[in-house]
This record gives sequence, C-alpha cells and structure tokens, in this order.
Amino acid sequence: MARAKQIPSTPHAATTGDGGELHQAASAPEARLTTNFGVPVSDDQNSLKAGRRGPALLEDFVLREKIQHFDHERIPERIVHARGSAAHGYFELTESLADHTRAKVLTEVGVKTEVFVRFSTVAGGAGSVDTPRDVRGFAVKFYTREGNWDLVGNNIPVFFIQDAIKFPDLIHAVKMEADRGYPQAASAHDTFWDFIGLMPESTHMIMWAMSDRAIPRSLRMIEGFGVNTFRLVDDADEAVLVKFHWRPKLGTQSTLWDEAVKIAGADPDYHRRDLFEAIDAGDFPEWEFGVQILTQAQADALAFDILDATKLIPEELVPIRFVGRLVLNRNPSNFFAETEQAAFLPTNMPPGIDVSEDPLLQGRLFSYQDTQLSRLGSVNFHQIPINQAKGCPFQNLQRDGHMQTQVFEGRANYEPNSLAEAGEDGGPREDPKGGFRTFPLAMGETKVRLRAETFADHYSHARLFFRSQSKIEQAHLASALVFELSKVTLAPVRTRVLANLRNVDETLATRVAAGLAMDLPAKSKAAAAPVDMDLSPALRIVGKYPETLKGRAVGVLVSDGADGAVVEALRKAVEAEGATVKIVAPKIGGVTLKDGKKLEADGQLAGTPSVVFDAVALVLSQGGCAELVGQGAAVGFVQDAFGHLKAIGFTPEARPLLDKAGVKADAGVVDLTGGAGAFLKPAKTRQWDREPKVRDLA
Ligand code: HDE
Repeated sequence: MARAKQIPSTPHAATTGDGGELHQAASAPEARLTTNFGVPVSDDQNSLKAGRRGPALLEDFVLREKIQHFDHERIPERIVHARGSAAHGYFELTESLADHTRAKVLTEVGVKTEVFVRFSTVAGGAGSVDTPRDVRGFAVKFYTREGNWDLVGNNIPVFFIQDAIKFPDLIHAVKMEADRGYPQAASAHDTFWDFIGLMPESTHMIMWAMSDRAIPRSLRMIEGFGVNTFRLVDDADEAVLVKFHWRPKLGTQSTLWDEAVKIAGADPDYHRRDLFEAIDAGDFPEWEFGVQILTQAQADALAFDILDATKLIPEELVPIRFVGRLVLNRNPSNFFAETEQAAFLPTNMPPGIDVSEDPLLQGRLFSYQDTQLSRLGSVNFHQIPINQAKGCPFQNLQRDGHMQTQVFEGRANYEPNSLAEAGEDGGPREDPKGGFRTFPLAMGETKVRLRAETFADHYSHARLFFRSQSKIEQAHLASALVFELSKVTLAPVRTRVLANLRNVDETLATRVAAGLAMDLPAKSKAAAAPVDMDLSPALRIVGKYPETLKGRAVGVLVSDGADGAVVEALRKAVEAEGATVKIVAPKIGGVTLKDGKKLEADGQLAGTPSVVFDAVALVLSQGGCAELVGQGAAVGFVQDAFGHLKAIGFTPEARPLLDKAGVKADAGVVDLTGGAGAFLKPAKTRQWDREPKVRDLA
C-alpha cells in the first residue's frame, strides 16, 4: 500500500491530500479562515490524526466544530407552504386611503416601503417541484415605519374551509398519505378527495384549485389575495371592512396541465429559476395593489357572509380601488438566511389595520406565531435580520431567551418604573395615541361552538365561478376534475364528489361523470339551496391577460448549417418586444452556421424541451433537419410546442420535422422566410383555437 505523504501544515501552504497546492493561503487577519470563535485555522483540508494513517483525535476542535455545525444546518420545514421562493422589493402607495385608515403605509403617497415577498406551493415538501396543481402562497412582509405588516395571502381569493379547527384535517388529507408516504405535492389521491367530498364548504375552492389558476406559468403572473376580510381603522376608531388584492402587470397566466407535468421533469425549479433570472436580468416583476372596501352596512346587505372565507366579493359588485404598486427588484443574497428563515405572521399589523371575526383568520392569528417556535426554535426569531422591523426601532422590556442577540443596557426591564427620576434610562413607554388600538367591536353574545347559518350556502359561489369562466377554462376545469378523480381508488369517494358537483352545475357534473365513465349519482342534499348570482367575467384568465412578449421566453432550435441571419433577425425582433431568446442545439457546444460562424447554445436539446418556452422557432438546414427527424427529443420538442398551443416559427428546411411531429397549419405556425414579423403576434399568447384539434377535453 502506498504510504501517505507528509502533509505540511503551515498557514502559507494549505494543501490537498496529495500535497498539491489548491488554495491561496491567507496571511492578512481579515482574510483568514477561523473557527466560529475567531481562532485562525491553519489547515482546512486534513483532520488531526494519531499518526499519518491513524484514527482522528477527539481533541480536534476544528473538525468537531465544523461537522457539528453542518449536522444542524437544516431546520424543520414549514408544515404547509414548505416550498417557496422569495425576493426583495418595495411597495409604493399611489393613492392615499387616509379617508379610511391611519396606517402610514396606506396614507403616505409616494413613500417607498421596503418589502420581502415569499411565494410558495402548499402541499409539497421543501424539495418538491414548482409546478404541481396547487394553491400558491403570496406572502408580503412590509417593513413599515410603524412596524412590520405581513399580508399573508394566496393566489386564490377563497379557501377550502370556514373554520380554523378544520385546518389540520385539510392538510393531513392533502399531504402524502400517512401509511405510504406518497403522493408528494399532489392532491390527486384518495384521502384528499375523501375529505373534500365530505366537506361541501370546500366546493368553491375546489373550482379554483381545478382551474388553470392552480398551474401558473410564472410566479410573476399570479394574482394575490388577502383572502380573509380585514378592517381599516381611522383616527376616530371608525372602521370599514376590506379585502386586499394584488394584480400582476404581466397578467394572470397559466400553463396547460400536460405542460405542467412535463415541466416538473424538465425543470423542477421552473418557477424559482424564472423569478430569480427575471430579477437578475433587471426585468422586475410588478403588481398593482388594490382594495375592496365596504362599510359594515354594505357588508350586511350582501347575500353572503363576508366573514366566510369560502366566499368572494365579485368586483362587479364592489369595484377594486387600485392604490399602490409592488416591485420586486432584488434577489435574496442567501436562500436560507432570508427565504427559509422568513417568518410571516398575520398578527403583524401596523396601527390602522385590524382583523375581522372570520373564524379562519382567528385561528391563523394563533398558528403562525406558534409554528415559528418549532421552526426557528426561539422566541427571539424576530431578531433574525429578515424578520426584524427595519422601518422603525423595536424596543420593549422583553428579555433574554434562547439565542438572544441583543445586549440590553441598564436596569429597566420592568414597567412602570421611576428610574428616569434617578437619572437612569427608564426604557420605552406605551403610546396611547399612536400605538395599535384594537377596533372597539361591540360584543356581548353567548359563547357557542357552532357555525353561523349565514355560512350554510356551499354552492352558489362555486356555481358563480364555474359559470363565469370562458368555455376553454370550463373545459380545463372539468378535465382537471376527471384527472384527479381518476386517481381516486375508492369509488364511493368519486360518487360523493359527483353528487356534490350536481349542486354546482348539472353540465359540469355530467361532463365529469362522462370523463370517468360513471353514472351520475343523485344530487347530494345541500345545507342551503344554491342560487344563481350575476356572472363575474372578471374571474376569467383567458382573454384577460395582455397579449405581449414581455416576460416570455422564446426557444430557437438550430442545427449545423442553419442561417445565422434568420436567428439574429428573430432575436432582435423578439428581444425588442421584451422577451428573452434561448438557443437550443443538439449539443451544448453549439452549431456551425451556414457562413461558418459558430453559434453558442444556451441549452442542449435533450435537456431543454419546448415546455420551458412560451414560443419556439426552428431554424434548421436541410441536413440538420434530416438528422433531427430521427431524434425523439427533436420530434417531442415540436410536438409539445404544437400540443401546448404555442407559436412555432420555422424556416422551410424544417418542414420534414413539422410533418413528423404532426403539426398542422394554423395562424400560430409561421414561415420565417418573410422575416420575424409574422411570428411576433402568435408568440404573444396561446393558440386557443388549436386546442380542440390536439386534445380531447371533458
Ligand atoms: Fe397559512 N399557515 N394557515 N394560510 N399560510 C402557514 O405558517 C394556517 C391560510 C399562508 O411564505 C404556516 O410560517 C392555518 C389561508 C401562506 O412563510 C402555519 C390556517 C391563507 C403561508 C399556517 C391557514 C394562508 C402560510 C406554516 C387556517 C391565505 C406561507 C409556516 C386557519 C390567506 C408563508 C408558517 C411563508 C403558512 C397556518 C390558512 C396563507 C402553520 C391554521 C386562508 C402564504 O402557521
């Protein structure tokens, strides 16, 4: 056996195990590697051993400290919303709400308030994929001058349940089944639908969760909602009720289900990467901030209870007043320190914003503070930089505790005190006028454990949502129900859900039953008979988002011998409209163009399928196309682009590949011979007219 070489151990020659020099050694104190307590480390490559080939020594505090810290690098992931991506930015008020609130963040027009925003999926673990069918969290931490305001919302304006006491049941039902530990990040399984079928109040949320909203194209393209009803309170302690809204500048846009499933394999980090890269490139995502405001009298006159989080207020009924904007312009510097350690609390509210009696919200007021203790492990989690109140000082008489990082001076750790009279610092004092005052809601009811009768209508809003959708979206929704219920192995569970769907809309129930090849069961008994509400076209996505190339990605598949001038003209035209262009080639080294020049590739064909693009172009030579026609990855690239209703630009040499992939001529299949111009229009949206030709929907 070869004997290990003597390893020199001097500060100037850190070495690899075979004695080769790898690292620049530091001599200046500020550049030195040290232990956590500042002791300079002389050798970070070799542990301390009893002899050259001997066992490690317990004495090696450098090794032990490093390994021990590593052993504890992970903290418990969030029980829900574990998978998340975040960014820094600012909120700017454009119109004052001083007529309703004293919260400065909502009254000082033009002031930019720093924010940290975390988007998330709900059901999957921290390492799960970005594109399952799921609700997306939209949590905004405003570092206001009057303390942090956490608006912890979702991309869907309603929720599955009415009372917080059912939340653990809901989450247990949707997460991996308890005995088998699967499926991960998927609602398409027995226990979820079992719970849903038995909880008719979830039906409205199910409509949303089965709609395309639950498979967003990008986190930059989701709406946000505060969901629960809150209050705005003015100086005179007068209050109005309020619903909060975020509207993405790029419009609300989604993937198709088949596409979302394939993206999960092609790029599990699709949304995280998309957000990071957009911000990195200076293409800052932006949302409008809006409020729906109602007086208590207006709320009382509604046909539903706005304390019930399974209901929404159609914007046709109460318009949204847009009063601000949110811009995300900086990526986190460190994922763990910021995105993972961020703790959002619906109880974080500045004076002038207050809660309602919504029984879901009431439970949330306890839950978030509590969960941080098990996740972050200390009552001092507010001292972690990402959670600190940055817009103002925080000071009180709370002291000590696990991981206390503040060094308090003086003796004033109680109040009242008269230390100031003795010339000492007496500490901070309450502010009766400027401090947070709870809205003085008149109470005086009997204690009960029941659901208000005004919460009994479980179907009218589900019907409103379904019937307000475009034909395309209705077909997607029905097909999503067929897909999910087809994964349910317990037939009575499928039957129960169908029986409930009959209360929503008979055509929907019939379509889903047909898709399952099941007989329609008798309608389930509704706690309150559903009513027809005025439709709300504002609830659609298709036809609402702006047709634009902004924020989109175009993939250009090239081969050796391709015409570089076509690629360049396309790139110029597409980039001028705000999209990014990625070159895809059979090999990562790129291709040699017709004129002999080299064109670098951004992605290799086999690892860069068309699902990661919004539109594609095929710029091929005759020979290049002949080779690609025999390759599954190339055929799949085109087939999927067509199936996913994307624009396809092509040079005439690419025709054999189009034919092999079964592409049929339509307005979205564009010959690039006449220039890139004609490609731009279809590339700004999906070719919805194509869908019936490529897919059978329920
Ligand atoms: Fe949450 N929720 N939630 N939730 N929620 C959490 O808090 C909870 C609900 C939402 O990016 C947890 O810090 C209860 C509605 C988001 O860090 C936990 C109930 C809405 C996030 C918790 C609800 C949300 C969470 C897990 C029913 C939309 C991620 C980790 C009463 C308005 C925040 C954590 C982030 C996270 C409890 C229902 C949004 C366990 C008890 C409704 C966006 O505290």
